[in-house]
Amino acid sequence: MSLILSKRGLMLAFSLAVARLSSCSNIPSIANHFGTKGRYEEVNPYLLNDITSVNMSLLMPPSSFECSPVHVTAIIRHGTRYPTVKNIRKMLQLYDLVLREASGDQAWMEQIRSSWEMGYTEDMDGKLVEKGRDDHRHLAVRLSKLFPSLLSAENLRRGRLHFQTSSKHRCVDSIQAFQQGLHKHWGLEEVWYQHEVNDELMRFFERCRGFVEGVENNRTALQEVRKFKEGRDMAEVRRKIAQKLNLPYARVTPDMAEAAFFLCSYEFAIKSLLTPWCHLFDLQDARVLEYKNDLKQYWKRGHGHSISSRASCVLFHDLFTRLELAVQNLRLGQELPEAATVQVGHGETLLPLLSLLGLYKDPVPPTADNYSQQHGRSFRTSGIVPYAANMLFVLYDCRHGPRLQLVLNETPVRFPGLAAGQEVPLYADVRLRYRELLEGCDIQKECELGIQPQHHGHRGNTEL
Ligand SMILES: *[C@@H]1O[C@H](CO)[C@@H](O)[C@H](O)[C@H]1NC(C)=O
Ligand SMILES: *[C@@H]1O[C@H](CO)[C@@H](O)[C@H](O)[C@H]1NC(C)=O
Ligand SMILES: CC(=O)N[C@H]1CO[C@H](CO)[C@@H](O)[C@@H]1O
Repeated sequence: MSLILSKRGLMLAFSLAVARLSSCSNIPSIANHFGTKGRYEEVNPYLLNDITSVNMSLLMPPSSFECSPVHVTAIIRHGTRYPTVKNIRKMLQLYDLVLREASGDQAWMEQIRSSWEMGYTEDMDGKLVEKGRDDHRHLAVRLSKLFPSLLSAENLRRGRLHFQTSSKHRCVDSIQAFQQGLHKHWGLEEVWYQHEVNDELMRFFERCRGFVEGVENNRTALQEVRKFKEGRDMAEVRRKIAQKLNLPYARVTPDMAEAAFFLCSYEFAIKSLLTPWCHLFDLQDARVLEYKNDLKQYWKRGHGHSISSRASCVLFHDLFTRLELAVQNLRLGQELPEAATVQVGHGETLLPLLSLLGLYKDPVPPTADNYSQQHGRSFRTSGIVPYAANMLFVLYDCRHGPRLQLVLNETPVRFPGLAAGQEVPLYADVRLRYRELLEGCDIQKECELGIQPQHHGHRGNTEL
């Protein structure tokens, strides 16, 4: 009797957990491992209590420097989005498989069978969702609170804020939401929205031949990912899923396991719902799937191949050309032309630039067979590039010369190679640190380097 009662208790607890998550207490621990499909709130959980709260003390250089911010460049990933067609198809296949062949009488299985609906259709293909608009509206408010003299109504009116975006829908919609947030924050009635589409800057990765041919379309470049997917750690995750669904192990392919994890993470990011699919994973499984995602980003967009990060040279130079000009203006006592530059792109835009700057580079690269030694790695996409991830380069005018601060996802980050205590280094020291990149890193040379002309009969690109 008592057993039945406790079972009921469990069922009740479960249906509560399915309800909309309004407070932190319901958030499952696996939510910290959704990688590039994770919510920004997992990185800064205090936002769950107040989505527009900021920590001013994080951003201020020591008062003895006598600084005031004069420019900020914000490079931001688009907000929460729908899955792309490729993943929607995989998720559909999994749903079909489970409906047709899985069995089991757990409450969550019953939910998948009877009440859960596959709400994703191919036309949603990567589009920004309402939560994604909110991500940017709220980020705009927080940045306005952090830099009231830069992201100000007056600067908006005077055209001292510059907005650039990738041409993708989800980015254009994000930058508009950002401007809505600004308007709302300053109570502006008139509409001053404007943006420039610039794929050369925000989608440099698809224009860099060396990257496209050497990494993106090159099967060996990503072999660690493939090996890990087929390997022992994933096999254990698949075995556990097969057991829970009462399916033969062979039916739960690595893609299927991944699709189930996507279903769980998308529903969580988009609707803040914990779906029955999440019951297929415990923390250990989530860590394995997170590693798979990190491996892919590392070898495709990170330190794995230097061309991946050097493809962002164009964005690097865009940034430093602007900073250089700003510093010149400061020296001459002139007003800076741009108080803030807001650039919206992709995870694929941010990761290469972060890597180029030397961030999150662990001594041992992550590979297919060293998962067990990688628990302490710094290259963890869940914390680096969730939806609406952002890099801020804050230029300060200070008593003894201009200083530059790097802020990632609203946390100060030291430029690698600069000493501890150099959280807000002199701009001159940053220049020195990146001298090699400033003097080289020519996008034309980098992207054509090492690419041999294609000979007849070579297996090459199938595009015509
Ligand atoms: C704000 O940042 C400071 C400095 O890092 C930290 O000590 C403090 O706990 C933070 N406050 C909140 C509310 O997170
Ligand atoms: C493909 O990647 C491998 C491994 O990184 C590399 O050795 C090879 O040169 C690449 N092939 C091309 C065509 O770039
Ligand atoms: C590529 C690489 O560094 N792999 C390492 C993974 O971990 C093992 C065990 O420490 C090393 O031997 C490998 O070199």
